[in-house]
Amino acid sequence: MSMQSYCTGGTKRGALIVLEGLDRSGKSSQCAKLVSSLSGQGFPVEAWHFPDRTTDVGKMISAYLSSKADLDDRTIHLLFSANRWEKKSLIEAKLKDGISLIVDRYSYSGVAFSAAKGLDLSWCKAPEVGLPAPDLVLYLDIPPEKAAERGGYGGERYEKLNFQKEVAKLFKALQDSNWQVVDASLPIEDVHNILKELVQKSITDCQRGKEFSFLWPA
Ligand code: Z5A
Ligand code: MG
Repeated sequence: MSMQSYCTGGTKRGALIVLEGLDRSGKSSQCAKLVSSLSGQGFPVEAWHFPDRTTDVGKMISAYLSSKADLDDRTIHLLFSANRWEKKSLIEAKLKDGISLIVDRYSYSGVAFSAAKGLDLSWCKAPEVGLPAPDLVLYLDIPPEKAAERGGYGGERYEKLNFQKEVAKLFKALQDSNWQVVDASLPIEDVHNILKELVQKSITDCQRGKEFSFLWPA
């Protein structure tokens, strides 16, 4: 699909911006700060988060993450993916309307966490094919040990140091030309200023007609 079909009545399309990184790397804090500062400057932006725990699929995911339900590794992988697919048309509609989305985790978390359990990487990527590709992936880079020191590792599955180390390796294997790796060990305000500049540039590129694409881009 061409970028033209993402513009209605001359409206310039929004950008799909994804924040990724290990647990406690600061994604949620930075998403909130970005949306607050960019909307304060008049940019139409919305904060999104995957998993979206409000849907029926999201409730199953939430029960799994809090160990209230047990699911086969492939089953939970497909549920995480379905949780994105159920939002695909809304994502596209928002972008067409000129709204930029700042998304806390996306397909890269989906693939990295499942592949870290030992599932085949290509198998993990397959259900994500055809979802909107982010215009920019901001990877909040932090050593797993340092992230763990931030505390707040709760009782959810995956919140364990050795597992996070495996996830970090997988994230690195997924990086492509749309990624910007940012040092997430810096103070919160410094990280925010770096991210804000990158996001503003991406929004401007999209307004100027940057082509829209789908996962997985070459
Ligand atoms: N998962 C999956 O398996 N498959 C999928 O497809 C998807 C997800 C989408 C839940 O995700 C789990 O789902 C997750 C991946 C898996 N696994 N785990 N574990 P989640 O997004 O709901 O996880 P969360 O618990 O809400 O957030 P988080 O990622 O663990 O944390 P964060 O958002 O990156 O960090 P934060 O909440 O912004 O900050 C953490 C603390 O650090 C907080 O006290 C901050 O004040 C502090 N902080 C933040 N930045 C800084 C800096 N720069 N300096 C010092 N302190 C800081
Ligand atoms: Mg978070």
